[in-house]
Amino acid sequence: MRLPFLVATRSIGAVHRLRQSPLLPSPLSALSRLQRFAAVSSQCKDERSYYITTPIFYVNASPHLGHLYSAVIADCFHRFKLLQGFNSKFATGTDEHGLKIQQAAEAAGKDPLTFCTDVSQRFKHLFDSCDVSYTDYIRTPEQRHRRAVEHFWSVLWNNGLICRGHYEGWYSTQDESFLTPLQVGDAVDSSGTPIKVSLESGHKVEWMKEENYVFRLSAFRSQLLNWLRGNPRVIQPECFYQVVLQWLQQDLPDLSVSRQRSRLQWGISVPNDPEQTIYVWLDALVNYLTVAGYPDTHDQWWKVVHHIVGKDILKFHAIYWPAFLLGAGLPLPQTIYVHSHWTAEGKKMSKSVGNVVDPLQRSQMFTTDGMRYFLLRQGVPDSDCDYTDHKVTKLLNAELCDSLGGLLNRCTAPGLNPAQVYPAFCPQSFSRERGGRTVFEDHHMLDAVKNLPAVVERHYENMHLYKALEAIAACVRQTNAFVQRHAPWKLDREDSKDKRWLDTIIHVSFECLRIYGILLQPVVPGISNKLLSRLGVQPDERNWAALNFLPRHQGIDCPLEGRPLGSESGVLFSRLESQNQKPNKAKKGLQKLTKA
Ligand code: ME8
Repeated sequence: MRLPFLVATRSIGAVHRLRQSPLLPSPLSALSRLQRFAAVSSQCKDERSYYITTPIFYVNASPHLGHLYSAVIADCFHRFKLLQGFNSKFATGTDEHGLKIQQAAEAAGKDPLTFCTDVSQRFKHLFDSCDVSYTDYIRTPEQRHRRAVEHFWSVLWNNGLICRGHYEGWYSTQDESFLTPLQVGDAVDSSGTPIKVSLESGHKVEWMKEENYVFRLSAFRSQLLNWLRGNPRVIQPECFYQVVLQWLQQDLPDLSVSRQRSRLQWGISVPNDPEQTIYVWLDALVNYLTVAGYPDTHDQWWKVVHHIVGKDILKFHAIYWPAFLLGAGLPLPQTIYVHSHWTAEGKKMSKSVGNVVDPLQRSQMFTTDGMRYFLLRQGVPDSDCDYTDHKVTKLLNAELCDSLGGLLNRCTAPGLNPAQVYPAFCPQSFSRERGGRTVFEDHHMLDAVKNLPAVVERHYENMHLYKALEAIAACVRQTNAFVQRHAPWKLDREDSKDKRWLDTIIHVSFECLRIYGILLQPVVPGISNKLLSRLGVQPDERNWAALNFLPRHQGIDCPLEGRPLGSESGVLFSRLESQNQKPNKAKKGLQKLTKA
């Protein structure tokens, strides 16, 4: 069996002669100098700036549910940081170079740029429709990106970390990835022909033999290990951190970072060598720097960058990317948040199986906020989650329609709140002392809601978005139970004591709803806006600093007391019809999902 053969040889080209200048440091002395620089710069982090990224998505096919999931996670982080008063930057976009895209454009009979522009627009349209509030949408063919990639390459070259070599081994075009023999297995294709596949992705691999440029990845193994050991929370959740540590226990081969131009024309040429095209992953990863303003003005943002990635691209982000950055003397990412995958009807989503969930169609069916809520409430980063329309309907009806919507509806109903105001709180009524009407469970609920912002903040920070939503949903249930327990509709509005207690019940419920509305903004911005507007909460009263729950209970004035409610009294979230009862729009979607 032939073994992959990757050899870094000294180039005899003009560029290499330039690098041989005695004035330039040797690769290893450059490394230790750069390592020191990286360590120093990561200490001076700007606490009030925040920069979050999604992967940039391949444009070989239309977006699917998984792409929307990554974007919505990042959007949630971005909105959360804005509410906390951070200056936040949020980048997403499309990865448009490389063999896979070149082949897809050829198959579509289009020139690559026209092909890419069309699909990139579809991603953008999806994100715009789903309230993904990116501040920068990057496309790799842009001039600013080309400039950043060329500069980045030149820095690595000048630091002696790239040299000419050749690669002989496996390559997966679908993953745009080089593989060792241990990462490759046997399979058969749809026509029964034996093929080799990547054990990790299942995608077909081909043997390739090429002259190209090689990055000295092997030189970074111990630095990467030190970085990870010194920053145990840099890759989250922890299970993925452990995976990367394990990878680094094994040999770290050098990495080919270019392809022959004759094979790959759709990409950025290696500076000073028009016969070679820069490897698409090196090109793509630099997008994060491009958006930060590299190579001119990236400092502010680069010190505070956090990446969201799917588990499929962990190696590229947790090994290649930090090694490139160390090589270029740049600080390493603050956090790499990794999430697992969505399957559909128990299977990996794929065009050939016909089970790809169209996120745009689903967000029209279940509403944008509904889809966002479902993905973040149900998506667990450490393990794969299965998507079905039925699960979406069930969850949204229970939590957004019945529980949250029902609570708002009850407390704002003219029967209970004829004046349509944020009613007054009566401390004497809300007490377990004489004359008071509360029971133990009421105070238990108060404590839970009072602590909720801190709980949610911790979960948001740790990417446990589902836990944050679970905690909010649990509190909403407690507030509903509070209203149910005291049945304000049975109280006599003509009796002054009863009236004070009735208003107090509504005031407390409104305060709970106000807290839920503020906390839910990063996840369901539309619903939160509706909820807070209905309660009469002004836009400048919706940030993290406004999360002071029930101030009247602590003897502090409540600015909302006595304020008229917002006039928009529509339903917060309309009930979705069950898929099993009636053949409706949702049912059609389900049939499409299961089509072979
Ligand atoms: O890998 N479930 O692009 P890509 C959840 N261009 N998330 C999923 C998913 C699923 N089933 N499928 C995809 C690339 N994703 C490169 C990235 S970055 C410098 C270059 C999400 O279009 C997830 O975030 O294949 C995954 O990592 C990403 O889409 C891969 O998108």
